[in-house]
Amino acid sequence: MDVENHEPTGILQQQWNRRQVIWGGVGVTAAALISLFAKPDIVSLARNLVGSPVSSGKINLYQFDYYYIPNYMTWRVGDKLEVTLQNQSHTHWHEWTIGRKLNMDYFQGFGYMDADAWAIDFWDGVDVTLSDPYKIDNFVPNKAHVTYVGPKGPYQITTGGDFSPTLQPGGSLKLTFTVPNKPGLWHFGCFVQEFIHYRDGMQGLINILPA
Ligand SMILES: [Cu+2]
Repeated sequence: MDVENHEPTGILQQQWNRRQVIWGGVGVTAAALISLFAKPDIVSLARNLVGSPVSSGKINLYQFDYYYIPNYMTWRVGDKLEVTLQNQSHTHWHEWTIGRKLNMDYFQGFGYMDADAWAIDFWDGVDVTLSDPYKIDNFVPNKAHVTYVGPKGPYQITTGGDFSPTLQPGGSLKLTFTVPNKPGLWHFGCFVQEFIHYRDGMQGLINILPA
């Protein structure tokens, strides 16, 4: 497990302890699984979930204020996935970034916080197809190889920061890709509103198994 590479872990552990695991693979009611995990730190959390089922095919990833369902997924290198990102909030814009190592260099607002953006962007060099855009606020492709199905108009493509689709309230977007050869533990999160969403718990884990 690659969690030792993640730094710092203090705030992350706190939030996982508070929020526990919400597992969307078998529906929203899977929040009942919370009771399985009394007080895991992030390392034991990952170990506990190594045996969780591998997501394949279509995955729905829901954004709420301020959490994701599911907030844990297991993928396998080489599998083709179709992730439909859906912002369930009626009021808030939310994004989806995946990476490793929070970069603390630039954050200044709202006092010190050990989160800014990922030092390593999961989507770097990954082929991904975007389709069915609905109420997209902006999209940062960063270093992904992006294919757009249909008009590019809805995306408001911008630069700067990690690969990140940001959805308006009620928005949705489909991302189709083959899981790249980047096994190990990855973090995902929403850094909208000066990273307050992330700090409030809008984060999750993806465990990528080797092929
Ligand atoms: Cu958000």
